[in-house]
Amino acid sequence: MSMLELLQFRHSPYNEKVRWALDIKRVPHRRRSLLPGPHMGTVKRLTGHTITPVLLHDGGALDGSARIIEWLDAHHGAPALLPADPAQCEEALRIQRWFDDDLTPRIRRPVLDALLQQPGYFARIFADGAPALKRIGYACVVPLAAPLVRRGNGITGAAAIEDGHRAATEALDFVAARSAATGYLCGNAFSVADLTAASTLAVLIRPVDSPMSCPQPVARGFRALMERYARHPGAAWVHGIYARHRGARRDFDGPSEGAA
Ligand SMILES: N[C@@H](CCC(=O)N[C@@H](CS)C(=O)NCC(=O)O)C(=O)O
Repeated sequence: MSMLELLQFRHSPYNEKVRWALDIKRVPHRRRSLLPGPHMGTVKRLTGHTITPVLLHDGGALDGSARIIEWLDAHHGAPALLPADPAQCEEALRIQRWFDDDLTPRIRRPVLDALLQQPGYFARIFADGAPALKRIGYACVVPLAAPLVRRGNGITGAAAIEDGHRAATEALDFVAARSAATGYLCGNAFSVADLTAASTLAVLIRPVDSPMSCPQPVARGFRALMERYARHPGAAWVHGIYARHRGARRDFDGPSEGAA
């Protein structure tokens, strides 16, 4: 069996979710970081769509983070991300679906909007780790790609941004309340529910010493967005889950032994 390959965006909730699943299971794989915009040709050739993450395996190319995680759980066992108990598994999948289909697309709108207002920083955050020339070239392309990124993500105006803030508060309230009893969102163990919620909220909370921490110094407009949620009790849950379960301090390109 040839080595798995993950095609990813550096800064993205769905990509972080799948990276985390690969890391926590210590699945050997290669990573290729793509840049939003120029990624389209590459990804479309492989899947027929343009969404990332994409996992390449012997049998083909998989997209859709939930499908990828289901495949990983079936092919690369422990630790299982889907709870063994059927009722808990259904509940964890329900939480995943709620984030994937509703909360996450709304939350990423104010995040991308703040980043697009600082094209240099947008380029840094997505091209982090790429050679300097590629980063500089990409910074020049970002203003041209911005309308496409806005359209593709439903950033249609002030109402869409406000709605994103409502979704962020809803998600943070939910994780704070749901984790109060056991520290976890579903039952008393880490599952795909925690993985999904924390990966989404990491785009706002940016846990330090994690693959979602920001390149420093953080651009001003983006820092203001992060500060808006920093003291929410849900933010403490995100930091705690990252500290206990993320198991990687940075992203990498190349073959991996799993967690850093
Ligand atoms: N439902 C998909 C959503 C994936 C998604 O929206 N990916 C975004 C990055 S956060 C993307 O690749 N957008 C670029 C595009 O659609 O061309 C999943 O769970 O993987």
